[in-house]
Amino acid sequence: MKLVFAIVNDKDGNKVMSKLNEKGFSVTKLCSSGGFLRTGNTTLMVGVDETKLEEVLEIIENNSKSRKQVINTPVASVDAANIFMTNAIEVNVGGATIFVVDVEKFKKV
Ligand code: 2BA
Repeated sequence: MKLVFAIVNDKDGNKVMSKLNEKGFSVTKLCSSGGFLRTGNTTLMVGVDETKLEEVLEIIENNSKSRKQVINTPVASVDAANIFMTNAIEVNVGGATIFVVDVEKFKKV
């Protein structure tokens, strides 16, 4: 068995989860945030038999869009006038960042 962690944009989270559920995969949704942008994203956990792994990855890939996001980073401040200057940086975020790990034991009690 494998455990898939998929970090997707908040805007795609529900759609990816619905598509996985439609195909019979169980999903756990975690609210997470990225360390770089410090904004919310969605982490989906999917426990899946190895034979179905590719199907899960395909569903995630087909339903996660890549987006451009702009962040403003402070570059200087003029204290007396209380003016802050910022620099806009554009980054590409997603579609999805995916980790697949081996599951040693899976049990429901
Ligand atoms: P964030 O850390 O908020 O990163 C958002 C986007 O900012 C990244 O998109 C990437 O394009 C850019 N970025 C991240 N760190 C950067 C840096 N040090 N310098 C310049 N640009 C940087 P994605 O690569 O698509 O990642 C989306 C989210 O997936 C990340 O949000 C983070 O929550 C997660 N993620 C990505 N790689 C990861 C990893 N190796 N381990 C854990 N989480 C990861």
